[in-house]
Amino acid sequence: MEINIQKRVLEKNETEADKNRAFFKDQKVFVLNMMSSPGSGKTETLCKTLARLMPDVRVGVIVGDVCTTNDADRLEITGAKVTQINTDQFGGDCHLAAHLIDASARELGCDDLDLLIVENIGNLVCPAEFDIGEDARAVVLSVTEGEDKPLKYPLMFQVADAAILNKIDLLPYLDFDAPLAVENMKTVHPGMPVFEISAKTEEGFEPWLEWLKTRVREKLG
Ligand SMILES: Nc1nc2c(ncn2[C@@H]2O[C@H](COP(=O)(O)OP(=O)(O)OP(=O)(O)O)[C@@H](O)[C@H]2O)c(=O)[nH]1
Ligand SMILES: [Mg+2]
Repeated sequence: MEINIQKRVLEKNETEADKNRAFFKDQKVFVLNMMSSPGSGKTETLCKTLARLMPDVRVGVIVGDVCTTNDADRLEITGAKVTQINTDQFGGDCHLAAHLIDASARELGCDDLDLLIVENIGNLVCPAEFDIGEDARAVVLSVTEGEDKPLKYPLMFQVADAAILNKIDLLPYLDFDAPLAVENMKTVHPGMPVFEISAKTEEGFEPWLEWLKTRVREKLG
C-alpha cells in the first residue's frame, strides 16, 4: 500500500516535471538543481558563483528551506532575482516537488533569465527522487561530512551531472581523505566531473564556472 502511494506521488511529480521542462524550454532558460545535505555550502557556493557570473549571465534563484528566508536574504545581496519556498506551509517537506517549482518560477519570471538555479532543501536522500524539470543537477559534499557519504547515499550521486567537494580550505585541520571521497563519488557515478572548491576562499572555482557556463551555452546556443 505504502509502495503504491509513493509510486503515485512520484508519477504525478514526473508529469509536473515534464510540464516544467516544456515551460523552461519555451522561456529559453537553463535550470540547475543544486542539492546536498544541510550545511554543505550550497548557498555560499551560489553567492560566490552568482557574483562571478553576473551580469554576463542573467541568473535567478529559487531557494527551498523548511523555515526562514535566511538563504534568500544572503542570495539577494548578489543582485540576483530570488524567491524563497518554505515547506513548513505544506507539512515541512524535505524536498522541492515539481509543482512548487512551477509556481515559484512563474512568480519569479524567467523571460529575462539565462540561468535559473534551484537550491534544494538540505537533504541527501529525498531531493534525488524528485525530478523538477531541470537541465542539470549538481551535488555538494563538504569535507566535514565523511568520505563514505557517496557510498551510503548513492542515488544522490548517481543522478547528479556534477559534484562539488566543498570547504577544501578546512582540509589541513581534518583527517578527511579527499582523494578517497572523489574515488567514492566516481565509484557510484563513473565519469562524473568533481570540482574541489572552497566557497570561502573561492579556490578551485574556475573549472566549476566553466562547466556551468558551457552547459548553459549548450542549451541556449
Ligand atoms: N570554511 C568554510 N566554510 C564554509 C564554506 N562554504 C560554506 N561554509 C560555511 O558553512 C556553513 C553552511 O553553509 P551554507 O552555504 O549555509 O550551507 P547550505 O548547504 O546552503 O545549508 P542549508 O541551506 O541549510 O542546507 C556556513 O557557516 C558557511 O559560512 C567553505 O568553503 N569553507
Ligand atoms: Mg542554503
